[in-house]
Amino acid sequence: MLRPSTVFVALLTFHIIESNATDILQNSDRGFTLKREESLLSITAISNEIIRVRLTTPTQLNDDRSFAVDLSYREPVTIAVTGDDKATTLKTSALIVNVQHQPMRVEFFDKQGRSLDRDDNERGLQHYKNGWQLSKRLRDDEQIYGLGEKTGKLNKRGVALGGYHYTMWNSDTYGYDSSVDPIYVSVPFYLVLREGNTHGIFLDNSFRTSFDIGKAQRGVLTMSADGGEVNYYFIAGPDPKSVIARYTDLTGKTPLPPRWALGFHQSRWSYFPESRLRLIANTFRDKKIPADTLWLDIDYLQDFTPFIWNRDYFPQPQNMIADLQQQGFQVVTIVDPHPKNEVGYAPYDQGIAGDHFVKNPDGSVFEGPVWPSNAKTPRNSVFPDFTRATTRHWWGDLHKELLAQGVAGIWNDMNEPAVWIAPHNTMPIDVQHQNDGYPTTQAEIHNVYGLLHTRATHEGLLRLRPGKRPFVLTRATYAGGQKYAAVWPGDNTSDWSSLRQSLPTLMGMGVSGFNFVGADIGGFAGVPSGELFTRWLQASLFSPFMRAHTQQGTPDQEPWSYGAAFEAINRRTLEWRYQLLPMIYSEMEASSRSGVPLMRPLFVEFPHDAGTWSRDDQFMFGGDVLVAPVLHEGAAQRATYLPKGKWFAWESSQSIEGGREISVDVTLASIPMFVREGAVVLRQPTVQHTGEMNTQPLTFDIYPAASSSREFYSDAGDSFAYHDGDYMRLQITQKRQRERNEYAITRRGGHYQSSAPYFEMRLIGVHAARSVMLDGKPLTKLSAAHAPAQRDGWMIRDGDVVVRWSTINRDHRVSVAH
Ligand code: MIG
Repeated sequence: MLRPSTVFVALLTFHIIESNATDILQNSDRGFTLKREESLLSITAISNEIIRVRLTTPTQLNDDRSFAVDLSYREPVTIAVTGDDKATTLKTSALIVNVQHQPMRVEFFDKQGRSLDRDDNERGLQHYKNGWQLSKRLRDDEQIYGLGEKTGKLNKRGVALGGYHYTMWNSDTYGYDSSVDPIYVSVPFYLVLREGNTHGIFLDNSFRTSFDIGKAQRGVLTMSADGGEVNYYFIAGPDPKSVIARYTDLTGKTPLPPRWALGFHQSRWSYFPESRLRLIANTFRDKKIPADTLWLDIDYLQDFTPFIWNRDYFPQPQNMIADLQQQGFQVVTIVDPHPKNEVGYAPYDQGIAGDHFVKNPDGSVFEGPVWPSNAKTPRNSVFPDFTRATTRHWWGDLHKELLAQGVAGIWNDMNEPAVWIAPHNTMPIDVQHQNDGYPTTQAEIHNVYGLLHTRATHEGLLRLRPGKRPFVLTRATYAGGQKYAAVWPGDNTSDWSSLRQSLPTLMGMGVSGFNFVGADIGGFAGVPSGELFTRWLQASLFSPFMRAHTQQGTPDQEPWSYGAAFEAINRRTLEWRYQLLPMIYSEMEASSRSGVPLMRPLFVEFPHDAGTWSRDDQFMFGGDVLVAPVLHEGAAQRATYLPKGKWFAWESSQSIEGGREISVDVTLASIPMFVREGAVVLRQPTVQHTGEMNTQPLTFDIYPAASSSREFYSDAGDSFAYHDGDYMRLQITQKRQRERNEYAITRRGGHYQSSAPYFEMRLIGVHAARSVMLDGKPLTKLSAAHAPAQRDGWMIRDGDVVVRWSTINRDHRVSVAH
């Protein structure tokens, strides 16, 4: 991603400054390096808005590696470096970085000279045995977000500036609640919001790190690491979307997944034997409850042995999967990173021959108990050393047979890694990883083990099935892991507080670069009531990854498992998911380019509205839909904050002025949702699975505004043909004028020819029209009754004007005289 034209304006007012403690060692076209005692401090402009701060030693200087960042990533910059013996300053077109030499303190300013971030004067940077801690000023009016997959509040200031202390150490935490930390994923990245302006800090260090957000000491944010370098990136905004976009420029974006992966997923631990799985599939279709994917957990395996089917339960996987595909289902299978230690088992034999396994300090292969140790003939497991490129390649290729059998995606579990060794439930800290020429221990690799596992899986799927977009789900990962896999936050609990927790956890992941996320619907540990399951499904209507899952031995946890009344509501929720899939898919595509999450906290859209800063029981889907799912048992009302502006209630289209909290009356069927003025909501008729989508008509619900413009993306669904332009990007605009409203639908990119029979615009709030013109020619008025047969014309439907045309692959202008 090296971009050529680096603009370099160096104002070198000095060469080498001799002072007793600090030397300017060198200037580059991107920054400077200071030497102080045995350390080197490098300040590097990756772009005008991203500054890297790295403290290293001369011997380590060229040993610059990252598991998250492509270190060749650079944008053009315009910089100037100035300094004297007290301080050195770097200016870019967006930022000013000032380094005070003695004691060494770093401060960032915006270009107006307002201080954004600075080291705590008193504490600054402190080293201790193998580790360090860096303290930064934390102002009372700074809100803190992010840090990836975390429990607790969205706003990490907690309640009344109480603050949190979070640790990064991937951990298997069965049945966790809101007080448990760490859980499965480590993303040492946070956002700071102050007076509506945002910046971010990404500490790229995979050792155990921690973030104390004003908890130990009010007014101080301290990050610390048990090893590795002080190596962080300051990322300017000022709006939250720019910070997230830049953070994901650094660490990568989630690639566009196959469209089926955005449908509904039904899982449990475990569906077996084959007849049970087929019964589940048939029940979805018989009951006309839409779904795309069925999941096979560890009981599909012989003795929990990765890649080996249990042929008693699943005698002919290939035939079974082919039949399920006929019914419109995909099958995802679990693949854990713990091959069995057993001579004669190919992955073990090949792994020994190829030196693919993690080692003990004495050079022997490390082995430990995890699932295969629970088999009838118990065996320890060995663990691939995913830090080696050749091992990742080997492991990826092991999926060949599963894919040939028709498996559509892979579920990577247990990759914290979870190993049943007390007391930490993971590998010992001193196990050895070869790390492609930079041998190191579990202390550095633990937090990236899951990321490297999913990288092996993702790249394997790409190689083995080059025409299809891979789908991988993982439990553990690290910053940047969004490039390889969707993430679910593990073994949550079937209770109301876990449902409530899922929102801030998922939103926190979203602002930390992970946009393809979703929690186990209904909860994993324990048994949900019908009401809880129904509410959880509703709360997941816009969850990017939408999967019901539960632990072994619990009662049935499918949409129909709680009686007819719940079943009807659950069916309707899933019908809405599928009606809205064209929009959900389009938002996913936008997010795959921007990195801004689809499911986003209110502050991302409304950073200047203080009412949004700590609101974490509701969220925005994309930029236009506010979702306030019911999260309390027996609720009759739902308090909902509407940010400033004009909103429309989802079902009634009634308009409401925002900037206040409202109380919405709710029933068991309610999912309170509000649409922003000027929005366009894209829908299709109900389908039973995504395989039925390409021939559906599309309806653009246009919410009124003086003028507005929105874009939508669509393609055929699962291949990479969109890389070659086989997609459709449409722009929809509206403009209100004195005598008429003007609308336009315009192709903005791609040459995909949609096979939809017709498109419609539904003009919300436009109840009558004197005439409707399509490209300057009058359109026939249809009666709603005969409308379905008539492809071109306009009508009044449910009180609103609807305009319909069948020449869908052409641009059109619509004019409505009122
Ligand atoms: O030791 O594969 O979080 O989703 O069902 C438990 C069995 C292993 C943990 C996962 C869960 C999965 C379960 N796994």
